[in-house]
Amino acid sequence: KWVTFSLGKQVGKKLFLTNGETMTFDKVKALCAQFQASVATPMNQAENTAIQSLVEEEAFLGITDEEMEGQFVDLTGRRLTYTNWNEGEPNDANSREDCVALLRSGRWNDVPCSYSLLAICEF
Ligand code: GN1
Ligand code: CA
Ligand code: CA
Repeated sequence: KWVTFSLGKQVGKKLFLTNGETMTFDKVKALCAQFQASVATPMNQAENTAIQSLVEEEAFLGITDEEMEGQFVDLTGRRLTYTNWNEGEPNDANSREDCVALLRSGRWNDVPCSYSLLAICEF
């Protein structure tokens, strides 16, 4: 039996697409911008599940608290209306976690932006 995985998932009007590569948050932003897309940002449970279906390890979400510590916003600067933090997160471990990883479980964890995680864009 073949194990298959998918590189894209449509939910409503959004399409989430990954190139299967891992990279730092800045590089994910640049990659998505190249396609007039943005970094995957789940607005609800259905979108979170769609992104999760593309993730084998961890992927960056388009969410940071780089501007103001503890104040997580999307890449347009808007406060979040949907979150799915893992227990104990966000914890800004070592005072240097300003980016957000979607874990295999679908839960979120704040991590260093310099980490190398799966790139997923939304169109
Ligand atoms: C990880 O490895 P550790 O325990 O210092 C994680 C943190 C989590 C923490 C939860 C880079 O930190 O973001 O909050 O586990 N670090 C990374 O226990 O993923
Ligand atoms: Ca932080
Ligand atoms: Ca954390």
